[in-house]
Amino acid sequence: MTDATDDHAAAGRERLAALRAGGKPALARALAAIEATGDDAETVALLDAAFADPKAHVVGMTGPPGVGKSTLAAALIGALRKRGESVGVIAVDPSSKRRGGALLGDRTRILHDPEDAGLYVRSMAARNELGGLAALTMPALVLMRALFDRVLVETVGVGQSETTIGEVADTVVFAAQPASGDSLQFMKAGIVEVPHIAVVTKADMGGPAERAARELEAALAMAEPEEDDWEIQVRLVAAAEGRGIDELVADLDRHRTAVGDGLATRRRAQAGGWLERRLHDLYGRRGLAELRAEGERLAEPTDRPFAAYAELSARLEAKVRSSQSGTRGETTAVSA
Ligand SMILES: Nc1nc2c(ncn2[C@@H]2O[C@H](COP(=O)(O)OP(=O)(O)OP(=O)(O)O)[C@@H](O)[C@H]2O)c(=O)[nH]1
Ligand SMILES: [Mg+2]
Repeated sequence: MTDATDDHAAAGRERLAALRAGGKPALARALAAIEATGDDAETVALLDAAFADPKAHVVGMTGPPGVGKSTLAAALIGALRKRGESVGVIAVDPSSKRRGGALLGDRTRILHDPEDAGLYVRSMAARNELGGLAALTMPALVLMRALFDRVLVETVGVGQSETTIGEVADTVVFAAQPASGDSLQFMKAGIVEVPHIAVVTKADMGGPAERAARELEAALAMAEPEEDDWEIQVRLVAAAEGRGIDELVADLDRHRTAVGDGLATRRRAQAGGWLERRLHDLYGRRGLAELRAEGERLAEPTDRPFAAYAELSARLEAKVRSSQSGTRGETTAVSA
């Protein structure tokens, strides 16, 4: 390691310690800094330090609109808080127009004391002009992962996003609801990635819920599991009345244990994927090609994704600027 790398790491650890001591206001400021620029030196150092010192198990929840994800998240939050776990929540809103994650915010406000220092809910737009789901979700999640015992990410599995929840979460929960063929269509079409845990919501509806569970089991049996030693289970939950929640929490814990040491590998790979996507969103295929031509290996597992992003994007920015001033120079020469 060079001195500069040491300094970067030391500064980051210091900022992370301050963030951990600073509670929700400090976290809100750090998240605002990510959304504002995200690549100033202080934020980059903080993010790499957070990446190197994870704490939380990250649970991604996905499923069609209205399936009951927020209700389920609220019930999970209740169960986890009762166990004494601190919980961070990121609600990713599919449209930047709608008030992001307001529903989940409302539900958690109803169910939980706003003074609760062990719960933090943040909503984000899935898409802005600078990229898709993972562009800002990834750094926000990395930060919250270093602070809480559990991080929940709620996204709508509408199938059109180039980035899926599996690219940011440790454990993916897919939710389907009774009497809706659409969720099965998502699965069959291979649009929704293979989840680690599948739930049928609104089990209080009885027969239709049980039928949906059997259909989902059949659909999943045809899918190719990601980890050989993990058997996907379909669980019935009635989140509104708290049924099946403790069992789901046990499933989450079992999956985390099953992944074990593989978690670190999975996260480094996710970070490499994020780095490439982010640069692609901002500089396109030509930008990526230029970096590759210079010998950069993108989309590979990495330990310092945010410093790498800052360095590579600065290099591409400089190229864009020099090509612009080059063009101006020619024009001047011609008109002279
Ligand atoms: N009967 C029944 N209804 C439920 C249950 N859970 C959620 N609902 C209802 O389903 C509707 C949608 O619930 P949400 O939790 O907002 O669903 P969502 O998947 O988060 O919705 P989006 O974020 O808009 O995609 C609401 O009207 C809920 O009251 C349940 O366990 N039983
Ligand atoms: Mg919701």
